[in-house]
Amino acid sequence: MIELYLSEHCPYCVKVRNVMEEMQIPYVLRPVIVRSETPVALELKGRGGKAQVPYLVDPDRNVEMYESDDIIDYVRKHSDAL
Ligand SMILES: N[C@@H](CCC(=O)N[C@@H](CS)C(=O)NCC(=O)O)C(=O)O
Repeated sequence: MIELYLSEHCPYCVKVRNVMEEMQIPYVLRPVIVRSETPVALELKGRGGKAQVPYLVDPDRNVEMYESDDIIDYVRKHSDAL
């Protein structure tokens, strides 16, 4: 199942979340407080190298990415198999 690192008040995250909801794609939410030292924020930086949300992890395809537009394109492209 897809994992998404998202922050509550981030407009780029809202855009991604809306598409996930519209398409009814299940995902694991990893809530991040950007610029914090919380375990999830540190995990995100350790994974992708940047403290930036949104961030997608697709463990089934070994794919990880930043950028809301790229995440939305990815989700639309693979929606049948997510
Ligand atoms: N171009 C990126 C922009 C993402 C972005 O700027 N996210 C903000 C939160 S809304 C962020 O993580 N900023 C990092 C920081 O503030 O240090 C996208 O579309 O995903």
